[in-house]
Amino acid sequence: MKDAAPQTIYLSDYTPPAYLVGDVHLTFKLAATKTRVLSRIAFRPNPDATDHDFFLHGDDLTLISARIDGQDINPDLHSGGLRCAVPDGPFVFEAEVEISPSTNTALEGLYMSNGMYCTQCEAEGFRKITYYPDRPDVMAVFTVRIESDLPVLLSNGNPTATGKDWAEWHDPWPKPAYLFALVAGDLVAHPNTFTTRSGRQVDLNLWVRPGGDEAKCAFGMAALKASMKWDEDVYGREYDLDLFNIVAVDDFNMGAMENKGLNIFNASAVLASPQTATDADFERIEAIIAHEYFHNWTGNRITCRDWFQLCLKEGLTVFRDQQFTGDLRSAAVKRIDDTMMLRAYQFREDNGPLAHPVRPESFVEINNFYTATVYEKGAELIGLLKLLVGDQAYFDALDLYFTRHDGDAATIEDWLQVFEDTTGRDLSQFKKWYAQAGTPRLTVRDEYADGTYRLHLRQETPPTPGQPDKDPLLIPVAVGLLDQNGAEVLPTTILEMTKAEQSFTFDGLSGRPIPSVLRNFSAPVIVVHDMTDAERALLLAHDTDPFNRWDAGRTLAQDVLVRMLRQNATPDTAFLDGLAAVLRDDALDPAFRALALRLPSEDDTAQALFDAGHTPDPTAINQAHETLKLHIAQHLQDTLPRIYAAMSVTGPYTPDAGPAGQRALGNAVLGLISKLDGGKQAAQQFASADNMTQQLGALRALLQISKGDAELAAFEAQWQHDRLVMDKWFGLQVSLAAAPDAAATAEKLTRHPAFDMKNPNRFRSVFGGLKANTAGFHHASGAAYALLADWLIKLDPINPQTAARMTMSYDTWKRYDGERQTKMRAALSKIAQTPQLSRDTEEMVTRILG
Ligand code: 0A1
Ligand code: ZN
Repeated sequence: MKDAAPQTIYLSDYTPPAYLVGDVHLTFKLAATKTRVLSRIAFRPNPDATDHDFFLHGDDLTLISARIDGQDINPDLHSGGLRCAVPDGPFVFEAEVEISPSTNTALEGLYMSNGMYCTQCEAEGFRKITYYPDRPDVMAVFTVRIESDLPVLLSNGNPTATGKDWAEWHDPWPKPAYLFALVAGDLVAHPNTFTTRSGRQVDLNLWVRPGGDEAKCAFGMAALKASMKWDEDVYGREYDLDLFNIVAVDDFNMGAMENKGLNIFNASAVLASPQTATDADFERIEAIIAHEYFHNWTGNRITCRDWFQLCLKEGLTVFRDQQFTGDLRSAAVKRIDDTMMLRAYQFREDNGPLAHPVRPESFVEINNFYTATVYEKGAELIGLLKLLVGDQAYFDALDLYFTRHDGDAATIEDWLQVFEDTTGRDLSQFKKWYAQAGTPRLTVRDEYADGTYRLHLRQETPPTPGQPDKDPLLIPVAVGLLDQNGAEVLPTTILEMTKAEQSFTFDGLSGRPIPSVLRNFSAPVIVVHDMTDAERALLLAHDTDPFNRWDAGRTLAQDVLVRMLRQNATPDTAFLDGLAAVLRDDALDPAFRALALRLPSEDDTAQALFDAGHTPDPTAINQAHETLKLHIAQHLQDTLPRIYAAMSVTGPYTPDAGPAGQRALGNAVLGLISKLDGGKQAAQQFASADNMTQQLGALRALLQISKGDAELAAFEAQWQHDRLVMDKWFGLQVSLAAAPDAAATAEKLTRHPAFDMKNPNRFRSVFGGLKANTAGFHHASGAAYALLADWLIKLDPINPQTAARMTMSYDTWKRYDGERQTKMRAALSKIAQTPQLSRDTEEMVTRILG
């Protein structure tokens, strides 16, 4: 909880720091409720500063003593920091403060998790450790001494000395305070080494608490080594310390954190074994390990000048981890996965009350801006830029970025400048993507006569909060043309759209072509294009672009669902036959076929109806989805058993893309089979599964047909000792509960002895599961709205960051009917009116209510 009055911070108010820091020496005398932190910080006036106000951030600190150049001082303590008079030139500031890690449930600053001390300092957590200029443009060299009788004492950089109950660390690379980390605990290492391409040996460790997790380290370690190699091969980036440590922590607000040389991970984002983790978990872990590792260059060596520039490190690093996964696995499947995520989370954000630019212009609480827009849309903008300038120029620009800005706290302007300098291109129109919120609608019309085909494109970005008027953006539209038989007559061509409306002409055609627009999802826009079912089916069957092939099926499915809901139509055969053809095509990657079988989510359908001017009815949507699945199952009845059998993987489990794709298709098919056989096959798969992917896939198939009580109990009995697996058990029951029971199921689980609201993973599994159950969350009773509000009110004083983030469940309230709107607003208002509400949650509910 913050006691300072909420204050809005503006990008335009940026001023350079008044003082710069040379060396920082920190001593930690660890104790659960009375940790002492001694600091010695060498300050010097910043020659570029506009003022010389000496202010140090500090939150929830008890100041014991302070000195300047060895003389005791009595600083003015403010909520949020301290001020004091300082000498004209360089000086040394020293302080001793007391903090209480064991009561720090916000998981920001220094806190305890199952007996382990650990830190989380991004974005502004270091100020909860000691007084400091806690801003990313103040970079310093840290030396750290840890005193504790715990056996393992870690910090950033390299160990320099150790003795009984103490250890000293030195990080030679200047860094902002948000990259500081400390870990102390009874830990065991899973060690390895990596030799860099210049021949330096780096020691690697993955640290876990003893007692079972040791067996879950091998995959994460292999992923780390693969990431180190990939960054050398693709970006020419080598690791720059002799040691790289990763620590798994049970209580963590996010996925993981890129602290220099000492990454701290949510245990769920690093620990995996075939029995406890699904294929999707393995892929996610591999990507998060890569993401944090890649931050060493994009984030740590080059950091952000201020938090408005967050996308500078996050967009680029997400883009890099997406490339990595695409290279290691299937680029096409990865692109489809990423686009599904972008549409589900970022488009939802961009089209609702929380819409904000990739580079926001103001915030109250920066923790609320670690969003899909900053991360995922930020990554899309890197891809856009790469498409516009070409691969060679992209990597040339990156080389220039790394040489020019190494050691800097940089801005989006710096980033774009290296592209302008490399290519000579003026990127001023491109830059608007960073400042303008909202998802552009790209409307496509076409005409054909006498061998000439014209594509008319119109772009329009709807108004978003605080941005009523929008400018046209530079949109690269990748287009291909197919003839009526499905043969490609124009390979992928990039059309650069710069105006609100533009037409493009293609000559010399022998008949009216079928356009394949926005291939590989070449820009983060919504395509509005009236096509017939037959045209979409042709793309689904023949497009050479795998993304658009998949997307044609997806759009067809969405159209079918909307027609079922609006016109009581039955699912038409163009869609069902197209799907059958894809499913039966053994030349296609099973992972791709599994994606083709996946229907749009119920939330997608609600948005589609809303966009078309209708009020979505969550119950009817849920029924239409179930009906369509049944139709698909019946239509494919003869094929399903063959495919299911063909997807069984022989030999020992590996999480590689090949067998994972087979299991994905096997599970997708099992879901359909269960609609027909009452769950017989799924119960068999559950009983015989030797890996979590198949065990959970079977359980899901059973719960989806309202069966599986015995299996749920067996699963609990088998896995009650494993927190990460139990998170799945909690989440699945809520997300797949029948809509009228969803809130009651969540409520019942909060009374389970293993429910622990202080553990973000557990809290999220129950209440994230409730949000994921679209029909259940939006059930007309309003029970889920009210239950979530009550729990967020309880969570807020404990963990404001996670409470604030989960208010996003309500961000679609404007889509729904008056009664649901009233109930959602009542839930939000109840949260808003809670006394002592955190700044985090207050900002979120205020924005959502609008
Ligand atoms: N920088 C991390 C994400 C992260 C952000 C904030 C945190 O606490 C408030 C923790 C982690 C990343 O991009 O992985
Ligand atoms: Zn990141």
